[in-house]
Amino acid sequence: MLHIRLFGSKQLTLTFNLQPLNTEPLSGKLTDAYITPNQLVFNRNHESALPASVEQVTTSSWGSAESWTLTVSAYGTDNRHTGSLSGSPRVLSLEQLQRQFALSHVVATLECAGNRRSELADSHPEPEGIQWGNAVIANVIWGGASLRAVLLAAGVADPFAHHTSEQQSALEPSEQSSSSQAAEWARSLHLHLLSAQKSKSNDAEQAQFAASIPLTTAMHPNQSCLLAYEYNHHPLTPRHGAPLRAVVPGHVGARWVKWLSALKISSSPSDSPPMREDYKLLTPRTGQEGEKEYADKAQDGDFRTRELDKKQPIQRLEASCAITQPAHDAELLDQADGKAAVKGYAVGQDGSPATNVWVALVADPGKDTETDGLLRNLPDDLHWHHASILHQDAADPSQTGWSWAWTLWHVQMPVPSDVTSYAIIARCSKYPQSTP
Ligand SMILES: Nc1nc2c(c(=O)[nH]1)N[C@H]1C(S)=C(S)[C@@H](COP(=O)(O)O)O[C@H]1N2
Ligand SMILES: [Mo]
Repeated sequence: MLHIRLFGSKQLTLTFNLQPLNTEPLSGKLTDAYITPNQLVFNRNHESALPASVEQVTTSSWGSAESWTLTVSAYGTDNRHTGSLSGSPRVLSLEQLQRQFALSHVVATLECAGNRRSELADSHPEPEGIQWGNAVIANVIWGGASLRAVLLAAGVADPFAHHTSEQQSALEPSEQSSSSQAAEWARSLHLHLLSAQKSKSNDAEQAQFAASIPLTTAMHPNQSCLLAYEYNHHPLTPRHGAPLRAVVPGHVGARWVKWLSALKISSSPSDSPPMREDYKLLTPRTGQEGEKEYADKAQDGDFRTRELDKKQPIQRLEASCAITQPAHDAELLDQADGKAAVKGYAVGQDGSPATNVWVALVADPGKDTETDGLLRNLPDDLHWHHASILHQDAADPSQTGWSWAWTLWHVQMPVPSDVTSYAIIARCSKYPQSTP
């Protein structure tokens, strides 16, 4: 919901790791274009049994397009709903997938759940993991086969069949309504997305990098999940998951499984390391103990496992916005006319873009102010400026009426001439009528 930027303390860091390949573009560059050019799309690779070296993710050593297959199966489900999939899995070649299913497009924001992790260290002990800035995000035109269509063709019953097609196009693609508006039988089922990439786990059950999403999400008529083989109208490259990757709009990047080789319907969610361990913020319950002591204790062992198991895997992105200009630590605003250009992106939620963004300037916040402290003590007379939305998804409103794209925003902020240091705060909402 909120992004705050303080000046005077930290350098903007550009992350670049070769093994595994993890890269982040400069955030100022990122918001120059509404559709992120392919070469500015970040790279995020988990450690694998085979570390994903640049070489591997460039040549896709997990398989070539010619020999690629996607296996669709069901495990422990009722064959009234999943057809013969539990007895005899369907196997589709990439060529079949491309020939038998129409090429569908969706403009959707791919965001790593670790985006902006480094900002947490302003007010807390440094969180585990790569210290990402605010640019592990990309707004891309994805192209591929509709996941809903592929599952229906494989013999899975339509959980939304009891709605007319007119009613279907009005169904809200949120987690809650996806479930409550689906047929009862579908509500307890999950779709596992399995990669051909080996995971780091020794457990044979968890041999592949995997994730799961509710079946009602995967098959929702307005969720636009894809089995993608194109990005920005170019063939997907191996490093972004070719021959095939999952596109799960509105969900954290970790569920967008790359080198996707199998889909499995099951009555339980995936217990893979990316679901069980990753992107969970371990923090003490307030007032319980110091953050530092807790963080030390949660390093490893049974305590860590127990604390991780208490948290549900993160699935959906929440509405949020980030400032990309001025950069962190910028010396001076360009204030020729007493105004400064402030810009950034905003991510919506559940198919509703964040179209309301406000920006405020806190003058002379004090030298040692950290984010949480500043937010707790916001001046009463703070003036919020409504930002202009520069770009918003104009794609397919006729098709679904829902958008999974980011918005870019911009505001000319008046800066009082006597201000020597400042903090800028941005906040956003997906509700058209809301106020800061
Ligand atoms: N097989 C596989 N799929 C994966 C990952 C991975 O390490 N291996 N990383 C996930 C995470 S955490 C993110 S944020 C996105 C990043 O996609 P990109 O590298 O195309 O930017 O891919 C997801 N899919
Ligand atoms: Mo991620």
